[in-house]
Amino acid sequence: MSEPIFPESFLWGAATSAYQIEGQPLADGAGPSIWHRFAHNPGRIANGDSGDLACDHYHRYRDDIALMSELGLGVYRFSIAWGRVLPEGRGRVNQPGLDFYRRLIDTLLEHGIQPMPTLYHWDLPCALYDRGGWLAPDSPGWFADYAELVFRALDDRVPIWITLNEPWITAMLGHLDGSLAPGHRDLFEAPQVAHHQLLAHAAAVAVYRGVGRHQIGIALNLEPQHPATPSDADRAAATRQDLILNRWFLDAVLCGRYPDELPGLFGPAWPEGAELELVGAGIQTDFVGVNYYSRGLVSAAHQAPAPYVSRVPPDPSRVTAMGWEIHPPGLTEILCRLKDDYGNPPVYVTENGAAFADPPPLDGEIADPERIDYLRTHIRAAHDALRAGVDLRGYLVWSLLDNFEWAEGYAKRFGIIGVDHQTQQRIPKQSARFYREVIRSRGASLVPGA
Ligand code: IFM
Repeated sequence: MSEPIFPESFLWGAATSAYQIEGQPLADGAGPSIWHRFAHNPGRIANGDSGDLACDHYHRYRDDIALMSELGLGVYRFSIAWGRVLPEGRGRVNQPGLDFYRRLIDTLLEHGIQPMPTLYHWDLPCALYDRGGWLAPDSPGWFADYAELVFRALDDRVPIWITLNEPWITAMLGHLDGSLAPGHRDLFEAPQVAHHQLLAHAAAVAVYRGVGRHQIGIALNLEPQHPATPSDADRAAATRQDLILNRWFLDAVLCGRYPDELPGLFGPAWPEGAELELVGAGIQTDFVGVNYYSRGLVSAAHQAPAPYVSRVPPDPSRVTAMGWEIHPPGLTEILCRLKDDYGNPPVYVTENGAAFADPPPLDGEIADPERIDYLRTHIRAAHDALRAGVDLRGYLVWSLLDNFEWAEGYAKRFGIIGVDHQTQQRIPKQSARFYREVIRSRGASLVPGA
């Protein structure tokens, strides 16, 4: 067997989010979220699915943590449902909701697994949506108040916090493309929602500096944008997509400002005064969480109307069940870019994984060689970045369990542990066994010939 290739301090984990796995979204006094409302709006979700039961993790979390422990996970990323803690989004605290997360965290700690909670993974309380949601100028303050409450309750047992998951997605798919909650299609809303989320992150970090003692960061969906051909037009298109997909949030979070070219892309939809407000917010982060799945291949001929992002359809022989191109070097590239262009901040790969059409279980196990190949090549790509000097601290698979994949419902399976959503039975996949061995050997099992 080869020598370990990842440092002992490297954190290995898996990630999930509240609405995607917990189920019982209204249990014990919780307030409804925009995802609860959206999923119950006919026609929004494939097969009419919803998160009503999901993986029933709300009741089965102890068994799920036992599975994490068998895998050898060092860290578990989950999200806190804002409306479980504050049913109206602000004001009255729902103690049973807070107690659920305290029990979850304590059980993780009993198993030697570090909790990495995300404060917001898309499930905004309806009560706040009805007051304007992320469009409301008060929204950063609502978030900071919620964050403070949770920090005060749980920071004594939480070493790593994440403020927001993928604010780009909320802005662009929730408010411009309309495929995700709240399902709006309005060019003027998208940059406003993004801006308020960035101010919310800044406000929560500022609060954390006063009441918290550990690390706090943000999880961004990032992907390199490559020109489909070397032509000037395709290169310009790729640069534009990179600005919208990557630099928008990276420059904001790591440099405290918006790229100069960004307001021009949105034209009159750009919120007036946003640049100065962002500088004034003194935004900071202790680390960046990188959620990486694919790259974008961009051609001027395939451009959608500004500022929307569109891609050249990938080679169908190299895609996951989501239709996303499998491109492991893109992970190395985006991680190295953080080092080269942004001063090498601490980084975690907070999500990486793939949906495939898994076969039915055979002898109690699901054979998923495509997922194993995806994970193997991407973990190697993460290692390439580490070797190149990136300050990479950990890697987390998306996802621990087959779960509610938003508008796709349960049809798209990302788990390394299968879930039969009729019986709630957890079914091991071979990728879980593969990942356990990677963790146990600290990557030695990835070395060719090992
Ligand atoms: O399931 C999502 C997750 O909630 C956010 N990042 C991407 C995953 C796969 O689409």
